[in-house]
Amino acid sequence: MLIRRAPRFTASEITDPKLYLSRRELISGTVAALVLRPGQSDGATPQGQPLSATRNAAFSLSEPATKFEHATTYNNFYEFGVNKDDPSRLGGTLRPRPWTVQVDGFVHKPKTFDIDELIRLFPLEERVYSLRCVEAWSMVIPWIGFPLASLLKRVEPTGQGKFVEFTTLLDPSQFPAQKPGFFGYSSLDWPYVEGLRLDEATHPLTLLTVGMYGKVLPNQNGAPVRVVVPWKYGFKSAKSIVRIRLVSEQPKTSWEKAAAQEYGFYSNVNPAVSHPRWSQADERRIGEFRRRPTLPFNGYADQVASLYTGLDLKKFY
Ligand SMILES: Nc1nc2c(c(=O)[nH]1)N[C@H]1C(S)=C(S)[C@@H](COP(=O)(O)O)O[C@H]1N2
Ligand SMILES: [Mo]
Repeated sequence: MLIRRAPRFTASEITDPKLYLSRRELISGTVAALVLRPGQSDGATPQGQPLSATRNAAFSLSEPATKFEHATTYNNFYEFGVNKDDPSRLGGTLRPRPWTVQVDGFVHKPKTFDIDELIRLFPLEERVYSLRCVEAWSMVIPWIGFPLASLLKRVEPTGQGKFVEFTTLLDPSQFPAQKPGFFGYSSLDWPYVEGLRLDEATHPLTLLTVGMYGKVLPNQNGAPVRVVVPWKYGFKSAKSIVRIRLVSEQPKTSWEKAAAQEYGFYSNVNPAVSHPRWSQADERRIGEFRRRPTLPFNGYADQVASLYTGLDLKKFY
């Protein structure tokens, strides 16, 4: 217990995912029983259910995707604990149906959408994006979703909103780490809150995501709906969202509250700006052993660098 209390990043983060997975295999029987209980229908995810979408080649990397098994067992989702295998081990308590997403703030037509209504409202696209974690690993994932801009347009922003705030579900009965005293560890202020500038939120790359690998989003990856902002460090991509709010002030995010010197509001992937405790110059794709150089804006500079013209990216990290 005490071991888990002290460091924010535990030994698991430097454990090779290969070892990780083999360790997991030992318990996979148990996991299957807990997480993939067939016939679990009252409020349970249609996990693994196929979800069709049209591949948007213009927004897709040509690199091969990370193995599904890795992308669903090596996760950051602190509501389930700080270890990479906690979300896949414990994710079965999250009930992604029924689920609503409240879209409000500075909009003319605030509305609370049922998740299935939301999924039917906009054409689903598949986009292969890499997601670069602040801990210097990355994955390439075929996400399924639609531009967040489409949803925001629909609720008709008034013009007073300058930022978009995302809030994750707060429910200790579904998220074990939200219970006070969970293994003595509680570094984040729940619910998880993240934010983007309005122009970032409405950028065509910003994807409201409901699936991956041709299937409904697994619980551990943020079911039933999360955002994916591929030019920013992974923690900007909030999971299991219940509220999207247009606000006039820069939102106070959970990670900034926890450690503002380490996690800035912008958090654009930037090999030239080190994290206070490690370099951001290179990264490792999960499933590969070599390190590769990290690209500015995670390789999306052509599309997004113009959003930051004149902004000192060292100061506004
Ligand atoms: N609600 C919530 N969203 C979250 C997190 C979290 O702990 N809670 N972790 C973030 C981090 S640090 C990363 S790297 C990505 C990981 O997404 P993935 O597990 O689907 O790869 O989710 C982000 N979204
Ligand atoms: Mo991350």
